[in-house]
Amino acid sequence: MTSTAADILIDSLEDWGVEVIFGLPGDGINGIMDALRRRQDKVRFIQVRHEESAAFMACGYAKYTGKLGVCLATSGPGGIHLLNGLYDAKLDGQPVLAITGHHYHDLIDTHSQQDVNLDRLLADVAIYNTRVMGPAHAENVVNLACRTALGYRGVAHINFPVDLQDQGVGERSKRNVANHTSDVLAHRARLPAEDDIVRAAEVLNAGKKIAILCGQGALNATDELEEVAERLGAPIIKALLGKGAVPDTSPYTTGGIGLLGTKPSQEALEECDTLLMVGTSFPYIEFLPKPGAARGVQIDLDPARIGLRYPIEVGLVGDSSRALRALLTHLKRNEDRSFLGRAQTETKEWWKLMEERGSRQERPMKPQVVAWELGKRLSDTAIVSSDSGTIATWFARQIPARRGQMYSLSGTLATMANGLPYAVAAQIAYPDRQCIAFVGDGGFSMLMAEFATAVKYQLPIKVIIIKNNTLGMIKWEQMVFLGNPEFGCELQPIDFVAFAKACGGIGMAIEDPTDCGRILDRALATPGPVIVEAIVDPFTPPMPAKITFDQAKKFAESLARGEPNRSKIVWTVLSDKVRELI
Ligand SMILES: Cc1ncc(C[n+]2csc(CCOP(=O)(O)OP(=O)(O)O)c2C)c(N)n1
Ligand SMILES: [Mg+2]
Repeated sequence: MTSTAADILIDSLEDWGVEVIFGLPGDGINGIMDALRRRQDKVRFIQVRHEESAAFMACGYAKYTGKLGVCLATSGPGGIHLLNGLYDAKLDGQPVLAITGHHYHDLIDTHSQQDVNLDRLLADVAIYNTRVMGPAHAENVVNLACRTALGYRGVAHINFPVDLQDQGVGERSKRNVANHTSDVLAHRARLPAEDDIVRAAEVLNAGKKIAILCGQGALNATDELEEVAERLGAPIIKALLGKGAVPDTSPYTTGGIGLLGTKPSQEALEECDTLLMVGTSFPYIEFLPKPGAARGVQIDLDPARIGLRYPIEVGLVGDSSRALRALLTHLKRNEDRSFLGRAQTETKEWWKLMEERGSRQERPMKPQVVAWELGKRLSDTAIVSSDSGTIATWFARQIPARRGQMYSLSGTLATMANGLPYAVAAQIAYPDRQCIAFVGDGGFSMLMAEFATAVKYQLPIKVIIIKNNTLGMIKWEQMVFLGNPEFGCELQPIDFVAFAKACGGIGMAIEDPTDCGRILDRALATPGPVIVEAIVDPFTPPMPAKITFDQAKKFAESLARGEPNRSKIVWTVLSDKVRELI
């Protein structure tokens, strides 16, 4: 049988190292599905229940493997469903290829069925975006799509009319000569200029109180970050997507920053005289030093992001680990260890507070208890995915990252519902690692049918649902800003244990905090996909970082004791903070 254009597409993807495609069939991609059917031993097709999940899975796969994530959807509605997941990839800078179908090429724009111009629809999200114009066009296009997505860390989109998918590659235009394109991806050295390194080292060597802020771009630079921190006596502060960049057991990190962050992180940024930013575009500039208060050095792969958030003196364009290695050859040891020492003392205090909040035994159970107990039980190579909501606060604060683990959520788009698809993708990529979705009941229920996907493919993911029967984050926002009773936030409770069983998986519930550890142990030890619904106190607000330990404790205690006027007082204190969490 001669190759069809769809065969060429899938063969080319295989050449690019693509091992899995997430998607859902439809008659706009019949030719591609058929090519996949005939290549099941080479490229795995994972069928989802909603194309949005396929795009999230492609994004999560890219985040956790560093490889190209690929999703596939049919014409019209299928492609439309991809959109949110593709924006997640765009905003967090992940290489994702979306392949969509179209109806017959010679009926496009004639009011036919599913006549949606997906290449136009995805024009804003994609950095490479094209419609296949004929069977001989496919190979050229797929090579460029993969190379662009990987090279520029973004979304590429190929829209493929269904009749062209089945055609053999016979006729070519006279300039489209076979074998003129290739699947080679060349790598840059990703090294900053030497004189910039020398100038950056001068700035850092002159500092007394140096702070390092790292993000997603530093996830591969753990050793280098710690070495630089040791040399400079500098605490490492982590933006949310950089949670796994340095383990929380490291003596150098003060943990997260921002509204979901820690007090020692915030103080280090308030007091530093020099700031080294590594692989981060952390958007909440109010947590950065005031302009002029600290001298700035920034490392980023993307030259356009240098100086984006803070007025820096020297920018180093390159890979974080390589740039830090190069810097290290010029950095002197800072003999004044007091700045780091203070950060270390305060970080110990912070973790004591987290433990205290995570160990409360009263009912209703606090969400922090679930996060804390889970954190203690995660394997050394666990991959934990989360969602937007108050859930992200517990994920950020109460689960200490250990070396070898991976953590992610939708950072820049801050969407709900990605947590479960990310966990599915993680488990597909790493069948032997513990893959957890730590999600809210609102986010989970948006795409919860993917739990059936986990059952179908026998993926032993563990889904921990923080069940507060509310869109918690928004509830707090409404009360804080409008002073109004919450509206439209209450969630009709779902019995997630019964749902798990209905999908063919296993469900467990935790209501009593004294049972929490035991049930989590059981869930983690159970083979196959498991849902744990943790029924928690819906009145636990996300605590802002920028209040003192004492205030935080009193605030939490007053809520726990059910102060009659607690709302008004507390809402006022929180008002600045909660909005920015949304
Ligand atoms: C797709 C999407 N819709 C709406 C929002 C706005 N939003 C942010 S957090 C949130 C509530 C999340 O609820 P849940 O998943 O139950 O977590 P909780 O806040 O209760 O912990 C909403 C509606 C969003 N970020 N993404
Ligand atoms: Mg909720």
